[in-house]
Formats: sequence, structure tokens, C-alpha cells
Amino acid sequence: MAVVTRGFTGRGRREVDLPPGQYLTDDFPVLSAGPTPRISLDEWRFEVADGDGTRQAWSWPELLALPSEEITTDIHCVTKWSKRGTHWRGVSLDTLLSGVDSDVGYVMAHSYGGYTTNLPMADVRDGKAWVAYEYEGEPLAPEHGGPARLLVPHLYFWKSAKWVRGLRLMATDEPGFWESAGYHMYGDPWREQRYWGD
Ligand SMILES: Nc1nc2c(c(=O)[nH]1)N[C@H]1C(S)=C(S)[C@@H](COP(=O)(O)O)O[C@H]1N2
Ligand SMILES: [Mo]
Repeated sequence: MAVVTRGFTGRGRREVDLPPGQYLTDDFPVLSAGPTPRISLDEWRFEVADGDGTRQAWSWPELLALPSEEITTDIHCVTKWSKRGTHWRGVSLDTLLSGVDSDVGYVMAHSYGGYTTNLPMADVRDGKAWVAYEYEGEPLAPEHGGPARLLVPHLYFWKSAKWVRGLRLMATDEPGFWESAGYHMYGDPWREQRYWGD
């Protein structure tokens, strides 16, 4: 049986430290389940909604006034491309969730345009998730989720909701858009959790 060493490609790109089944790309593919929604910054809001009707909302200037962070991270799409060392700027969800009960187990991210994706609360806290509004030093392009998207790079990239408009807190886990269509409820690329049953 042939032994194939996958540490390097022909072009010398490192493929070690990539999640199983992924390949590297230098492109930034656009993956959207529908048309790109256009949101005017005057009307843009990011909202955190509790089950009991409590809401907190930030306008666009209010979001920009919050402390922001620079994030350098690899990203991994379930369609098998990965991209190294992407640079973002955004507000940590630790900041946006600081007023929220830490007992809440899950959140549903909601997007302008109707997309949803579910995440455990633990996965959007402790420096693991952001509302990102810059990519490579420029305002985030509409096709990539601008004005702002979720960035949760330790999970497959479908969890990083583009055109994010808020989080709804949930006591129990519920599937979002792709999860209802067979994608994994959690989506850890390192455990190759692409679909139900993985
Ligand atoms: N609102 C919204 N967010 C979304 C999607 C989508 O269709 N709608 N696609 C997801 C998927 S499957 C991926 S891989 C990434 C793609 O982000 P990109 O288009 O910036 O590469 O966005 C995720 N977030
Ligand atoms: Mo994806």
C-alpha cells in the first residue's frame, strides 16, 4: 500500500495543522444561501434577546464605540476549503454578552435575510467569538457579511453568520438553517463534524 505524505503540497504550502479533509485556498470564496441583504447603517441594530422578552440593542455607532479587537485566525468551511491567517476587527461577544445570565445554555444567531445558526453559549464566550466589521483592514464587504458578521473561527464557518442582527438566548439547543438541513449541531472541524451522525 502506498504511503502518501500530506505534509506539503507541490507548491510547498503547509498542510499540517489543518483539520481532517480540508485543503488550503488563497481565495476567499463567497457562500451564501440567498441574496446579499443590503442594510443601511442608520437602521442597523445588533440585538441580544432573552427568552423572557428582555432586549439589549446596539446601533452602528454604538457598536463602533465599543472596544474592538484584531483577530488573526484560520477559517474552515464545511465544503472543505480552509484559509490561513485571515485578519479581522470586531467586538468580542464577551463585551456584548456581559449583561447576560451565564446559565443560559445556547444562542441562536439571527441574520438580516433570515439565516440562523445555533451555538452553545460556552462557544461564544471567553474570547472565542466576535461581531466582526473589518476584514484585512477594510470594511467588511457585503458579500462576506458586511456591515457585520459573526466570527466563530473554531467551528466550521457556517456558524459565522453573515449580516448578523442579533442573538436569541435559548435554554435548549435548537437547529438553525443548515443544521435543520443535516449539518452537524456543533460543527467542530477538528472532529470533522460536518453532518448529523459525524
Ligand atoms: N447569513 C448567512 N450567513 C452565512 C451563510 C449564509 O448563507 N447566510 N453561509 C455560511 C457558510 S456555509 C459559510 S462557509 C460562510 C461563508 O462566508 P463567506 O461567504 O464570507 O466566505 O458564511 C456562513 N454564514
Ligand atoms: Mo460553508
